[in-house]
Amino acid sequence: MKSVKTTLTSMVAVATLGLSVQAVAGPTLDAVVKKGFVQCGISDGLPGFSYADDKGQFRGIDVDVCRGVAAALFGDATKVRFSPLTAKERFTALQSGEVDMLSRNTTWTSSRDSGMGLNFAGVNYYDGQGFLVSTKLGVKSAKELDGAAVCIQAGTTTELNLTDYFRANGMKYTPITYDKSDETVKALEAGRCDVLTSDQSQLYAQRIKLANPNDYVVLPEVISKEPLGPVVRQGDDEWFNIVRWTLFAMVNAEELGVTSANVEDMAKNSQNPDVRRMLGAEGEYGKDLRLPKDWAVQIVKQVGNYGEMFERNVGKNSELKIERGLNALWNQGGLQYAPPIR
Ligand SMILES: N[C@@H](CCC(=O)N[C@@H](CS)C(=O)NCC(=O)O)C(=O)O
Repeated sequence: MKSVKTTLTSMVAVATLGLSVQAVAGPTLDAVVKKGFVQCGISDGLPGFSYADDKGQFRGIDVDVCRGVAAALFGDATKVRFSPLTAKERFTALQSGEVDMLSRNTTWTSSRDSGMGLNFAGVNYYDGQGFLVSTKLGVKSAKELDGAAVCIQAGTTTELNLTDYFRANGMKYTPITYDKSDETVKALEAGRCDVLTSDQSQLYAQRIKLANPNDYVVLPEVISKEPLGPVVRQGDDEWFNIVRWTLFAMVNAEELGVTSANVEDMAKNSQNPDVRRMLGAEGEYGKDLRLPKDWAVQIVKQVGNYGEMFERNVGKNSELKIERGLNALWNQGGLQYAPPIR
């Protein structure tokens, strides 16, 4: 337990520095509240992550993170507007303030997290880079790709990983670079390249866009770590916390068995202290984040817990049928882990 003296000393320090919880307030939250919606940068067409369905509604796990932030803030997951961005455009759009957050299958790397003035708020999908080839090529492993023409998207981590992998394995390749993912898919189909490389989840997403998906296979090698997550501008901790804890609330909800179907009942009747704290029945955890008391209830009710979001968009209830793998919860053999709400 903290002694009275230590507590007093830190209170004096806070008072001397003129600090209070409000003093860390940043401009983004105020601006978002004023305009009444979150402007979110997403990909311009990646099934499972962000894409417009046949009714023109954006869907996917990246889209859902933005909707979760809107639900936490406004109690309304529809209070978000989407800006589809290419890989090349995405960071400038965030840095310039054109979007409030970026949720666009973006890999967390040291250079992006520091030198580019950005902050990654968490990981909504653990990925890794892979290769998609035509079965006609008769290749079973990426080690057999010496001399290949490789389709790739500009402005991605994919480019450097590819160079590293071929160099490390003493192989040569010809890069064929496009700005948009659809262009790389069309180029593969037209035979302009032998292989398409990108994050493995995206290969599955791109594969279903092909006229004959069964004529193409994803090779077994995963050549990099691609932790994908939402990004905000550096220097606004308050907004950073809101985005980060939206994601954490979804992961914690899954771990605690709170789902979109039972969240309202749990908010009223659960006796589990962790659930009560998360759902606002005990404590002021929403207020600390400058969010309403029922922030986590709204996220789970309107968007779902992490597992629901995963299965609906990329997992067993989607066309992609991706296994949980690394994206299972930490206590189920995966890496998804959220610090507690307390
Ligand atoms: N995760 C990597 C790759 C991200 C990336 O942009 N991948 C492309 C290749 S699939 C993409 O998302 N394209 C979708 C689009 O342009 O809409 C990164 O952050 O650089």
